[in-house]
Amino acid sequence: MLLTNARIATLADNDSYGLIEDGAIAIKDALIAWVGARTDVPAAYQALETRDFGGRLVTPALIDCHTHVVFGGNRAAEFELRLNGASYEEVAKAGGGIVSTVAATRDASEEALLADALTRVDAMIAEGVTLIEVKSGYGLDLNSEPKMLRVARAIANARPVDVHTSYLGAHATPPEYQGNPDAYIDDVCIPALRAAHAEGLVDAVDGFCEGIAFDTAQMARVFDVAAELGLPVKLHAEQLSNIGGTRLAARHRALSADHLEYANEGDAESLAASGTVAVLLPGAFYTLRETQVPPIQAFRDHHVPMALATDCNPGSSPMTSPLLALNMGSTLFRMTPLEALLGMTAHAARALGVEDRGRIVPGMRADLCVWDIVHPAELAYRIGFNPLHARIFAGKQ
Ligand code: DI6
Ligand code: FE
Repeated sequence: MLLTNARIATLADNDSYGLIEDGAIAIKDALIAWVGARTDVPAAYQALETRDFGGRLVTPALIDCHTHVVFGGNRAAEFELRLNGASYEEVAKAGGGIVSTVAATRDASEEALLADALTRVDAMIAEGVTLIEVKSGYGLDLNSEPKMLRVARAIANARPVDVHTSYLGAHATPPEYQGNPDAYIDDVCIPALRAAHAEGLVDAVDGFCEGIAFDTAQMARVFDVAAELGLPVKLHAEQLSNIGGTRLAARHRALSADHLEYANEGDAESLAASGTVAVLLPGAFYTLRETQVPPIQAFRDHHVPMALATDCNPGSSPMTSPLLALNMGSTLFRMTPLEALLGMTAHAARALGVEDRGRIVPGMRADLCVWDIVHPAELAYRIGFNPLHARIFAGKQ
């Protein structure tokens, strides 16, 4: 296929959109074979079936590199209770909070979880996503953690989208281990990781390193098992407080450290040294009405690549819009529109350890979005507007 009459934001490097006016892209075997000005298309590609994009803007397809799209139930009732003035205790008594999602996820069949997740995935696909990371972490027992990851894998069979899985057994201590997180790590989290890995369900290992979740020593034990299994790691770090998760992630050469509102300059330095991506999640910042902004300037100063994601989850970020994440990254975190777009393309790919997509350069996967807009900054600028004209996944529209 030869795409012509397009304005192309190649994102070939990190310093500019790499705009090509009146450009063309040759696609062969699901890969980008050539990109450049329409007048320069090499003879070898001139015979390809041509598609005229009417001067529209083409970018790499979007990548949502941090989601919890698989879960049972939802927390709208709890949201309403809170806004009617219910206290934390009252919400907990009414069965709210993360334990309610764990209960609903354990109760649900794989078919029901998949059907529910697809409603969210479809919203993301409709805004140009071709690769989604999906975490476990609402099962928290030996059967339900692998079950969640099986559902995550099934998404990629049900829809034209790629899925990367992260094992998040260290998300919360389930009710039956309340007050004994170490026993949970030993008896459930690590054995379930080994079982899920043996079933081929795990692409990376994640954890929630936080005062209300797991400390660095507990996470280090999980990461040691990940290393033994040859799995890369990532970590929810410094979301609500600074307890050293970012440095732990850097010590383990993590693909990414995520959230990072409470990270500091030294944390940015350690991420730079380990080549770890900072994944920023403005949907959770917004939902929790957080006021501490992640140290964007320190990440810039130390050349830490920044990614952006929805963090789609029923508690702290019930958001299925990657375009809104772009807008929030710019409006709430002051990322430039170019940084935001890199954050949902090239840098999101890197946060997943994927090197074959996220930029429009020869040899990369032909995962592209065609937008009804003139300038790429419009993607971050607009609110609640979806200008997607076409989505190309592995060379197919
Ligand atoms: N960080 C969060 O904000 C969510 N999980 C996490 O690791 C909260 C998850 C939930 O409330 O369901
Ligand atoms: Fe998360």
